[in-house]
Amino acid sequence: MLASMNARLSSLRLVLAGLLAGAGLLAGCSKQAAPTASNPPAAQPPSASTKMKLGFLVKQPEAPWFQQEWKGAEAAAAKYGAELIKIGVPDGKQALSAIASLAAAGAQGFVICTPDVRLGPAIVAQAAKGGLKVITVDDRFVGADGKPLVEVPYFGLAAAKIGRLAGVIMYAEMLRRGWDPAETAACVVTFDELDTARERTDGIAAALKGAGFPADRIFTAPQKTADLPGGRDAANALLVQHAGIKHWLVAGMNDSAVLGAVRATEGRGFPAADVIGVGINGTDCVDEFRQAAPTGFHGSIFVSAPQHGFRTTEMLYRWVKEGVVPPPDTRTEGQVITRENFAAVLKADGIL
Ligand code: FCA
Repeated sequence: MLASMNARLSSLRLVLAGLLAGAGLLAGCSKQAAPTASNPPAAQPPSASTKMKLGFLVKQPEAPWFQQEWKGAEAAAAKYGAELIKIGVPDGKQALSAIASLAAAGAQGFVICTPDVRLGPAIVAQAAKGGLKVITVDDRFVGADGKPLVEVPYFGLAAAKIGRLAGVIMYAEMLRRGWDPAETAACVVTFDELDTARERTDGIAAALKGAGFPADRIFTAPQKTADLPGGRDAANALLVQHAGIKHWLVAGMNDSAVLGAVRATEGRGFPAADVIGVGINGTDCVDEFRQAAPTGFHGSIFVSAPQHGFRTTEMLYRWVKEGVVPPPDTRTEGQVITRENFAAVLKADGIL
């Protein structure tokens, strides 16, 4: 038993080595010669009225992920001398009216994480009306046929790969704790209406199955709202249906979903030692990792939200300024964080 666990752990290490990836963010700066009479001073940085105006619209402005994305966007705007207009758009009506006000303010484009991916065609039409360029970040627009709107440049997570990494990490931790798989089940909180969420949770389930976790004990719990209470309610409903499980693996599309599900396990009396939760984002679990005693939230797959904001804003700026059309589909990777290394990783990325 122990020998086969060790063999599994070492093969997992190999899989992990292939999946792990880091991300960096560099901003450049340039030096100018001192101005003279024959070399007049360079033009002053554009004043507020002549600066290029770019919008950055996000569906959940209160979530740390999106605040960090905005921070990265601000850094890009500052680097290029553009003015960033940040607007929270929690629903479709607010998204469409925000685009109209960007146009009225003379903005030339915007990056958006839409509150509803099916709004894509309406957002594209509204942007065209105002002569605005649009890039989608995190959540990709879908058309009336449910297929991605590939004509709009998209910048998001390598969702399936990141999901698989979360699954591998949970499984490795289960082996490390020596749990009997026969007494263990997985609770995967799903949000299938969002492609990036479905790809992540499919990746989690695929990695668990691929590692040898029994497929008939991977349970999915659809969340109605994409937030912590949504994850908690979904997991609560599932836990009630599956009494008799001793240990739980807990996963979902992001940190909030998993935090909610971990809260549900606590509510049903599972001690932290019997729960292995692994989130995605790495930005929304800082308070959890800072708690004095470990909880069932074991780790997360960290992705650089500031980089998402910086790079999309940079792409938009260059599109407007130089006509450089952004690549149609850019994906970013993730890295594992736990209570042990989260502070160093987030510090290196400028988040902490
Ligand atoms: C979606 C999720 C966010 C974050 C982002 C990359 O928008 O809702 O939490 O994971 O993708």
